[in-house]
Amino acid sequence: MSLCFELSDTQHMIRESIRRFAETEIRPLAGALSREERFSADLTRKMGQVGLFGMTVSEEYGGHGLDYVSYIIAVEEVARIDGSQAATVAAHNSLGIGPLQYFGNEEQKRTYLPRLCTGEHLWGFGLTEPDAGSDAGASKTTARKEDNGWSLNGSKIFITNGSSEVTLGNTVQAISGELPGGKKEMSCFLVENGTPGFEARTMHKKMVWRASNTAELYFDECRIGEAAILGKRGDGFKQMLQTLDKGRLSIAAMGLGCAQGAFDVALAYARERKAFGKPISTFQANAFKLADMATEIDAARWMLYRACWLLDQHQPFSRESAMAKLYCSEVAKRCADHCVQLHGGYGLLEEYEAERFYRDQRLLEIGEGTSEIQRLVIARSLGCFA
Ligand code: COS
Repeated sequence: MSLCFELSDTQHMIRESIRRFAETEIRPLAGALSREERFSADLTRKMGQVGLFGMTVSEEYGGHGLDYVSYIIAVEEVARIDGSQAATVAAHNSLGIGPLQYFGNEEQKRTYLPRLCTGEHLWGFGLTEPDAGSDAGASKTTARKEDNGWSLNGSKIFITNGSSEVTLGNTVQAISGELPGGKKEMSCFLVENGTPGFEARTMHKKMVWRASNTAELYFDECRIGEAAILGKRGDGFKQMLQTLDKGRLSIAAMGLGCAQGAFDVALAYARERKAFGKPISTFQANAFKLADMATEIDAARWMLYRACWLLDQHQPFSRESAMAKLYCSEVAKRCADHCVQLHGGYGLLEEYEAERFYRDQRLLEIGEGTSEIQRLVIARSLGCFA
């Protein structure tokens, strides 16, 4: 068995170019956009121009035909600078484009993917509901069969990219019927923003990712055509869970990037800031914090890359994805906390990146499956409940 953890030249090049882009184009704006809770369509377009959307989509549909490791490195590099822009990238690629890419029919792929790979348009993923988060199967939104189509009723919440000025539509999971034995039949539907009976409202005053777009979606007798069903009727729940298996890798990448970003600013600050006549990095209490951060980041990175590599090799990766998401988000939390501590009082000020890392990491243990759900997925895979 060969054991080779070398990144390819292309993967190194992607890291370098996205890092340069994030440092020169995102960093100067990140603080102000976050303070003003402002989503930037302009920055989204620029992220499209450097190839951040449709990274794993084949070139035939307007994508870049790259592997998952490359995509995850790109998310990591954006998150190293800013959680909000990384959220836009990760959600659009994994949850917006992903279901279309993997489950869409030829016509759906040709209609939407080329437009979604440019950065001119975004697409959301409507799964979570006010009363159905971790228990995704408890969703209540319905799709009633009618002549030549469906009528949607219900609501969704916490939908990243669901209502921005450049959002083209959302994939919406709904109960489309009843199976023998009384189980719900779930299907996914492609609903364009602006469809009568569908309203997407932007959510404000978030603790995290303030410059990303988050929406509530409302459906009131929203009529959509037969062609709006994604893939096969009744496949909705599995489509969503499969999408989340992949999506969790990009949340893990956000955790890794956040941890790396917090580490980088913490190390720079600790080497510069003096106390008792010496840089504070020379005090063992602080040096050991930095050593722990570097060690955990290294472990998180290889754990995540291995999970992505499994996916690229078409091998089972659900458990590894859950492990990576769990571990990377917890490493982000510890690194952001140490980063604030090393900054002392300055770490509590909005003008320091430490404050933003500390807030932004908090979603990572919640979104796309809480840490508790990841532990459940891992424990199930170990046969704990059999
Ligand atoms: N991929 C594809 N299918 C899967 C799957 C996966 N990862 N996990 C489970 N399934 C299938 C099961 O095989 C089962 O199929 P059958 O009905 O044919 O047997 C079906 O889906 C239902 O599975 P299960 O009984 O395990 O569903 P549960 O209701 O117990 O829920 C969890 C499973 C908790 C894992 C799921 O609801 C979940 O992931 N919740 C978190 C949702 C989430 O992350 N929300 C945040 C969204 S932010 S965008």
